Parts: sequence; structure tokens; C-alpha cells
Amino acid sequence: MTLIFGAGKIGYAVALVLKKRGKEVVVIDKNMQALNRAESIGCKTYNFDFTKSFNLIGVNISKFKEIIITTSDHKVTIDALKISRELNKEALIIINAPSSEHITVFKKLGADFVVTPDRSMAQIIINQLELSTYWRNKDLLKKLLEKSKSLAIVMHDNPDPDAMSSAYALKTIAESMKINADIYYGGEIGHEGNKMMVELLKWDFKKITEHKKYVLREYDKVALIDMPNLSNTTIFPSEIKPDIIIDHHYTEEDKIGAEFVDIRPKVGATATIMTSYLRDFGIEVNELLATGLMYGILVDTNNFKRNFEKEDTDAVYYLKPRINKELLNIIENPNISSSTLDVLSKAINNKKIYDKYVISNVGYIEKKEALSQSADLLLKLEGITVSLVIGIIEDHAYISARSRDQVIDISRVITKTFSKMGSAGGHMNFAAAKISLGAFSYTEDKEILARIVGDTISEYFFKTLKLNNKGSI
Ligand SMILES: [Mn+2]
Repeated sequence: MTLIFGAGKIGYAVALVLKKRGKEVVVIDKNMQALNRAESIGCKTYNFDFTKSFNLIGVNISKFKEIIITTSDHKVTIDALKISRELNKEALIIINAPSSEHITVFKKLGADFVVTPDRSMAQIIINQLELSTYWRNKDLLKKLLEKSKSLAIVMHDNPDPDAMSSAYALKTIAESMKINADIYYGGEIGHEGNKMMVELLKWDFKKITEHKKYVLREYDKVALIDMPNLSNTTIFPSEIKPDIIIDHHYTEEDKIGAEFVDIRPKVGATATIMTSYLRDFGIEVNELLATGLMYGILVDTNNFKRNFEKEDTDAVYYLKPRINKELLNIIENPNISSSTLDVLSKAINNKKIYDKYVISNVGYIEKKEALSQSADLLLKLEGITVSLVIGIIEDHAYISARSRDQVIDISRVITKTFSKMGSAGGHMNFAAAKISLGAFSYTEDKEILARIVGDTISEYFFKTLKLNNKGSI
């Protein structure tokens, strides 16, 4: 039950909304005409002149859960607040004040919230501003796409679910405008879950190597999606200027030269931004795309345990009725093949822990994806912030590393250590390297070779970590 002091414009407006929501509302005022209006919408009313007496016997203030004070006289508001708090310690008390100057006084006297026109208006204007910016963005993107016949969308190397679903969303928008759109990536789609996602959602991505990157020149427009840094891709020719950039990471300045830039650094996932575009473009999001975008948001926000904004929850709310729950469940919990399981168990058995680092050498393996899964698994160990797993396929050693350490950029450590011996790269939290075993070919015995390789790699890795601790890399 709600008690409202004052049946003027605001008191009446609040009462009307509460009545529409089926609430019981009691209104107090000295003005009979105002009270009659409140009564006509079903409120119970009391006629009191607060300026003369505060005799509220009969109203039974202690029984109300919410008390809203909308009187226009400052002194009356203070008296109403004092008596309400005195007679009811539990109620939520909200005050409508003409300006912000008395907020502190009201709060000291026990008000829970003070609403003022200046602050409320400012909030409404800010909301409108944000909304209008998004609409403007949508129009700009539309205009830019309308001018083109073909669009290349480039994801970062080893694309993750956020990049893949966002790229597919942009492709869907482009295709709705009869534009031919293709999605490109370098590296591998590694994780079982990510591979499962691409297969189940029937997504068609074009994998190219650095040598083939000039196909991108053949397109009218090129878009970079979910790409914080050009060093995250090996397939983007440096002389091409991107036309479209959509991302949720802080992005380096020289990329901003694009014709269309929408970067929202506070948002948890690019998939959130793309969901808002699909909605604003009025494009029906099919089950497969909705499921992919939902998975992208869940992964990038770590199931809403990492940073996220209202926009992210809005996107989830929008996607929720459109997703296929069974598909999402399969993608989130992919089956593990028995060969992967073997590698995972080797990674656990062979693990060596040094302080907060864990290293494991799994020896000869069939598929290198099992390495990244092993590194993920070992990172879950209590007290561990960096994991590194080493495996051999034919005549190459593969390294997969993970970090959740605030001060260790694992990509820098791995690149610094192994780029001279082979190829290496990654992000802040994960990295990989590939090294030819040519230098070790003097060893014939495979088991010994695997051990020597593992020991050498660990040794180099720790050397760099020491440099990192001293702040010299
Ligand atoms: Mn992302």
C-alpha cells in the first residue's frame, strides 16, 4: 500500500500509474478538488491541511510500505517527512523536491530517494542523446552500405564467438540490402565449442592465409569487426583503409580514419552492438543468428561475471525469445573426443607447478586444439594465473598459453620468447607459438626428443617471465 502526500500534478500522475498497476493508493491533500480527482481513479483520500495541523490520526502511517511526498511547500515537505519517518521506520520514502539544493537535508531526515526536476530532466536528455546517436549511427551505416555492391568483413585471427556472431550479423544486414558480403579470418577456429558453433549454426567463413590477403582489395568496402588492434590479424593488407569499424574495445587512433566508426568501450561484447543494429534495422533475427549472438555475449562477459552494461542485458532480453536453447546448450558443452580427453589427462598428469605458473608437456599429439583446451583447463587450478602447454605434431612443437594475471600480457611473453624460433602471437589472455624441431633432429628417440623440447621451451619461457617481472619487456 502506498501513501502519497499531495494530490497536485505530480502526486496525481504517480497515483494514476500505481492504480493502473493495481496498487492500493491513499492520498492526502488539503485541496478538495484535487482529492476528488484522485478519488475518481479509485484512491482512498484524506483531507488535511498540513499547514495548520499534522494530526494524522486515522491514516495509520505505520502500515504503509511506500510513502511519496509531493507537496509543494518546503516546510510542509519537511514536516511530512519527519512525521512519516518517526511513525514508520521501515517504509521506503521518496520525495519530489523542486530543486537539488535540499537533497542532503531530506536524506538526513530519513528520505531514501529525492527526485528533482533538474536531475530527472538531465537523465531524460542523456537517454535521448544516446538513443539519437544510435539512430544516427544506423542511418550512417545504411547510407554507407547503400553505396556499395560488395563487402568484406574481417575478423581477428583465431576468431572467437563474439567476433564470429558479430561478423555474421553484419553480413545479414548487408545481405538484406542486396550486398554481396563475405567473412574472412586468418589462423584457426580452434576450440571444440567454436567449431561446433560454426557447424551447427551453418556459418560460412572464408579462411585465408597472409598470401591470399589481397582478395580483400576486390571488395567495395571492408569492415573490421571486434578487432581491437591490427596486430590481431595476419590477413589485413596494411595499405587498405578499413571503411567500417564496429567494436567494444578501445581502438588505436590510426584505425579511426574509417568512414564509419562505432566503438562502445563500456559494452561487454560486439554481439551486443550488432544485436542493436539488427533491431534498429528492423531485421528479423533468425534462430541460428540469435543463438550465436547470445553465445558471443555470454562468452565475452564470462556469463555476466565480467564487465557489462545495460545494453548487454537489453540485447540478451531481445535475443532470449529467439534463440534455440538446445543448440546453445550443445555449443556451451561440446562433447570431448577421446583423443582430446587423452591429451587433457596427460596435461593434468604431467603438470609442473611453479608458484602461480603451471607448465605441462603432453608430448606427441594428433590435433593441436587439444593443447588450447588443456591450457584452459590448467588455468582453472587454484592459485594459478598462467598456464603453458607444449605438444608435438610431426616435426613441429606447438605451444599454447593462457593468462588471467593482471600484470602478464601473455601474448608479449610468448612473442618475445618464441618469435625468433618460429611463429608466435595472441592476445592479452591467450597466445600460441609454433617452432620447427629442426634444431633437435640429432635426437632419434621420440620420447627423449619430446622431453628435451619441453625442457628447453620451459627454460626459455621462464627466462622471459623473469624479464617481465623486472619490467624489462
Ligand atoms: Mn569481443
